[in-house]
Amino acid sequence: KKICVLGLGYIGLPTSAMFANNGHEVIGVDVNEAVVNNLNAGKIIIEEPFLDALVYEVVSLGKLKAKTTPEEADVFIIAVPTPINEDKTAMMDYVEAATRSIVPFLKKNDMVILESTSPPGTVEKLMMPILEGADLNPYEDLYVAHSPERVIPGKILIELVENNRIVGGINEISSKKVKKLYESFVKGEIFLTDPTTAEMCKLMENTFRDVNIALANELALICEDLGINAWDVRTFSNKHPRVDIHMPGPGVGGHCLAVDPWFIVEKFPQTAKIIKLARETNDAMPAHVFSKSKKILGQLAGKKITILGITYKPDIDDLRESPILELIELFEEVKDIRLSLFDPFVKEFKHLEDDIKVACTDSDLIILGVNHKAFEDIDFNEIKPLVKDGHILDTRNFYDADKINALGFDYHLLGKGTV
Ligand code: SAJ
Repeated sequence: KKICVLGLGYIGLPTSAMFANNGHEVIGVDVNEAVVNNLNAGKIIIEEPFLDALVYEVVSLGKLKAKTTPEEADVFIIAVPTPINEDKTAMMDYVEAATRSIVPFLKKNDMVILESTSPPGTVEKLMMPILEGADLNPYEDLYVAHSPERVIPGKILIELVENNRIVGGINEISSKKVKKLYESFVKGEIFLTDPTTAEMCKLMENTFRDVNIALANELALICEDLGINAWDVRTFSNKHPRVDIHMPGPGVGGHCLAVDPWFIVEKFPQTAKIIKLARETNDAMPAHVFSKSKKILGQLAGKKITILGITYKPDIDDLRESPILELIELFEEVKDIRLSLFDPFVKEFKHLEDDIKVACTDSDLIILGVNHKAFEDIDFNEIKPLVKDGHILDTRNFYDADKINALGFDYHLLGKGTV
């Protein structure tokens, strides 16, 4: 089939490459000319394992081409961003614009698929009325569905194939047709439902994780006050066959967990109480790490703070919604503070050093922000003579307290009541 994918970002690009690699002709559309020009040269500007090689291959073979405007096709897939506005409402302008842009090209029996994570009712209430503007009856002449992406950055190409998928069609025939299309490369099971159920599934998956992390973070705060270790509580409680306490941390980042729950809160502000509170609990964690740092040092003015790891999670270069950026901003507000950051995955950022020793020299407090695997190899023996009093705050339970303290450091753990 000829497939037109709108949006060549973290989801649209790998999805385009997969379809192109599995027997389809794909036209990728993006409003960003740099993305389009790079893609046509076989290059990508996002980091994702194995994606560069796959894209290079399908572009070289002429199976994937990029443009800035859509054209006639058999299938239209919308994979544009759905960010949140300042007031925590969903910004649906891109979905709306993408839907409008395909209307002139629609013909009988075309498929229209929304992949972007969207508030409940988007297909039925936002997209269908726009599609009615085409010269046909969208309920009878088109196959329309929501099929949310569920892949995790860092493992996108694997998860696109292996994950189960949901297809919520406006009618049974739409669901079946769209399922058949994804079977071009999906090996997981594909479940059929209606669009609003599919929209809610996607939102609830990320909300489930966000709420559970909030619970873990609340436990961390309680344990700090109790003078016990939340990580021990977690380990022992999780020995129960039906308990799975998530991990506390400095907050929740990424473009999904920190965003999607708000799409439910927006529609149901009175009912979605737990969901909203969880968001607020997680959003308050950087401030907690900040105040714990203050307690460790007594005062922050005039001190040097070193943060190891600033991405939103380990072993990726993605800074979107990273709670560590919020923490950095809090420190920046302190008078006469010196900040030094080290992150092997990030090439450019303010206060960033490319040598960990430089970052730690003269430091009053080292904060572990993200548990990159590479940080396992840090030689703290070498770091010790460089720092001042040797305070360390581990926000991820990554290091062994006894080993670190044996080197003369003063180790603190988020979720453990030592200060
Ligand atoms: N985090 C914790 N404690 C935990 C687990 C995670 O603090 O126990 C934090 C991480 O440090 C990170 C944030 O949560 O800052 C989010 O990371 P993540 O690994 O949970 O998820 P994402 O945002 O990279 O990807 C999620 C995935 N959703 C689920 O696992 C339910 C992925 O499958 C989705 O496709 C993706 O969102 C998306 O695009 O919606």
